[in-house]
Amino acid sequence: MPVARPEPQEPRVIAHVDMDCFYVQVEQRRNPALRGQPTAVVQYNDWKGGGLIAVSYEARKFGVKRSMRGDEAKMVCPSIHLVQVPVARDKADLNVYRSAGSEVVAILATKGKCERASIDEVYLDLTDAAKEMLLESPPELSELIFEEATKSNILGIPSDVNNREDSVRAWLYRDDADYQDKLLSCGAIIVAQLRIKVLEETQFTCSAGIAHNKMLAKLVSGMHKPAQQTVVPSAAIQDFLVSLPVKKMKQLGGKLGSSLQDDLGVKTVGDLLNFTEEKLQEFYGVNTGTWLWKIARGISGEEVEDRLLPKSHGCGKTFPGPKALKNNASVKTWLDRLCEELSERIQSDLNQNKRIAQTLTLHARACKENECDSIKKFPSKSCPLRYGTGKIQEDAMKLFESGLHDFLGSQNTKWNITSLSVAASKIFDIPSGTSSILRYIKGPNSTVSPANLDPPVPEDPSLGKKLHITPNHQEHCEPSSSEKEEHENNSNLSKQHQAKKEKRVSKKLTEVKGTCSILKFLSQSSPVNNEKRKFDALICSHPGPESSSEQNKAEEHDKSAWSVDEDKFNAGRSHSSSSSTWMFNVEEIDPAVVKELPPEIQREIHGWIRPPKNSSSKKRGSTISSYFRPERKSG
Ligand code: TTP
Ligand code: CA
Ligand code: CA
Repeated sequence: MPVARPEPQEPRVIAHVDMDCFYVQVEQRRNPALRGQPTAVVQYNDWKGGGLIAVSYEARKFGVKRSMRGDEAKMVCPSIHLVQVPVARDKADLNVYRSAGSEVVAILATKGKCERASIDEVYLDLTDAAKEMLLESPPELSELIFEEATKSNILGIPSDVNNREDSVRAWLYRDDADYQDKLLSCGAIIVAQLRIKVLEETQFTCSAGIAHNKMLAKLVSGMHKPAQQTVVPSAAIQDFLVSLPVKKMKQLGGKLGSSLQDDLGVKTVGDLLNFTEEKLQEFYGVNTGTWLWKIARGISGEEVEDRLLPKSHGCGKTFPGPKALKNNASVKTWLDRLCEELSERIQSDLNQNKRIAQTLTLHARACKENECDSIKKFPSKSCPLRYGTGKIQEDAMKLFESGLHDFLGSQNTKWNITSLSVAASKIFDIPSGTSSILRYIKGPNSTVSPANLDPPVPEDPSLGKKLHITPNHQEHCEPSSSEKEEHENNSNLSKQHQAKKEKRVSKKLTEVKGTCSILKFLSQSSPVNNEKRKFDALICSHPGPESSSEQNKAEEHDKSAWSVDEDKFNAGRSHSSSSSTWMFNVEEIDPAVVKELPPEIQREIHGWIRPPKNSSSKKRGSTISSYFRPERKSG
């Protein structure tokens, strides 16, 4: 459930930047003959010409939509150019798009805190840059930048087409503006400048929203597309929100939004204003009630995170219509491929960015024979992630079996899998200077965990279940893959931000402190590990994909190469819901694991995980302190 964050005292300037028809632009840069042409990128799938995953604005004019398949698009727009996504391991290979996204991020990150939100979008906190600009009067910027800023759409100012630019210019540069609006004007100029730079350096256009918080910036960034920006002055917030369907708000696309509609009759954000904070708290609890009350007024304290790399890695594949998987062997074949890719990506993230992923999650979409309309979802399953392709493959298959077991319940029925994806999340930075941990994880000469460090994984009881096979059809779809950073530019991005990150190490350490995750991680690679864990005890379940708006969006379209928002979705979900059973259960760790590690690693671990001052605190993970105290004394 969403929670209200404290609002900052000072006004902020936040931008949300989203690339226009991104995959199409990447393909148009690769093949300039496609520029200005109706073009769509289709996923790797020959069924009915493949599903469209990105559509150029020229093709949109003909009525071509992302929900179409190639054959249908050709009918609507015979001149359309269909470009197939690159393929690797029999599935879409999104590297070229990810690395193009990273090029853009590197430019956008030059003006302030930058959070990479998906393959083609970022949030920027431009407050400091805007304040600086306010101090220069007038700012020294080219005419081109002023011109671009003058093309902004400003919510709430009359949009008479004849003198639109005059009124925008008057709004942006008026002397009697209050401080907040002045900051926003500077924000609009900075974003115009960044967008021009992105175009000059990458040939890509993008659109942006500029507001005082992330929520509003995101809501308007797509309002005027392509290649435009939209500003939300404080005075325009109420009018803008009043008629906005609640489902459009981030975090209201799913169950909470449906409950607002069904239980309170709230259809638009304006309808929410009829409820007092107390009333909303009565229905949804103190935190969510307050959050709802605030968002109805355009108030959101959520901060822009300083993160240029993705929050999780995921890859997946849909199996629409006749391609549905109907038995364990075919699921295994595909899971092995997906896990191989995932493993490469997390290994490369480890090598280049010194980041470790802790959680492996499996999502699937399934239906039982003759029950394809059933709303029962295949539960997503997570477990601690073990590095090494073989281990990931093995664990993913067990997660699948466990999920299938829950999905089928006591029914002995045939099933269809229409989408599969695996994700690695809960990624954290290894503090600089901890090279011995890396060496240990990777082994002196190898790039992956040495196989002999692989502990046995106990059998999952659900393995014994007999599964029946039947031909069946279902045209269901689910987003599947997410971000990957394994290219040069990502590593450069990472280096650029290394200094900044180092400053934040102490903060990160606090996050590591109180969890046993790194120990768990090491325990899974340790040759001396008295392996006590039961794999199934480590599995966490989550309900099947919820219908958030982003999720819905993806589900409407049959997208195996979907890569954007599920990243967030996965990460968000596993962060919030999967931390329950294993993540903080310190008692389960065998102390021998740590004692047997090389001394320098023991020292590092003790450095990372300092005991809290108040060891009697009953907070999660507080037992780490008691666990470590004797070690610290003797070490
Ligand atoms: P979007 O930003 O949703 O869309 P877009 O950039 O193509 O178009 P717009 O100008 O409206 O923003 O997604 C970014 C890329 O992510 C998109 O180009 C292709 C990919 N994608 C999928 O593969 N499947 C999907 O279902 C979605 C939504 C996106
Ligand atoms: Ca986009
Ligand atoms: Ca996007």
